[in-house]
Amino acid sequence: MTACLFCRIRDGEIPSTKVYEDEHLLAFKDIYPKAPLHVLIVPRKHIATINDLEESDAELAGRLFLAAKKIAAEAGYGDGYRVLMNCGEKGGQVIFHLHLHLMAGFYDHEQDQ
Ligand code: DGP
Repeated sequence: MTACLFCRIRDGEIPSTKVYEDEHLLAFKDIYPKAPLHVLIVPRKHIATINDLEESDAELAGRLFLAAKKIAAEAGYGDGYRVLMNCGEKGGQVIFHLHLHLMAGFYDHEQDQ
């Protein structure tokens, strides 16, 4: 049994609220949401951090962004959202399985005026 939390979610050993999956990646709701939509987009392949990406992962890394676009649009936030990826402990990463945060629904431009 793997110790990686997101591998265990991928394998169905730990429950999650999935919003998208395909042969390359899965996406599920963040357990501690920081926005009305807060989804984690995770490659099926275990890659710990951005620093562990290889040249051969370039297409997979790009797929994370394409999934963000699709999930945001399907959730009704296609006109604006935020994506973020933490790298390493000093970069705020807590779970060491690559994941792209997709957040939306919290930004009101009116408040910037
Ligand atoms: P990061 O700091 O970038 O490694 O973000 C990890 C995120 O993972 C954090 O926003 C909370 C989320 N998280 C932690 N444990 C679980 C869990 O068991 N299930 C889900 N769905 N999300 C989790």
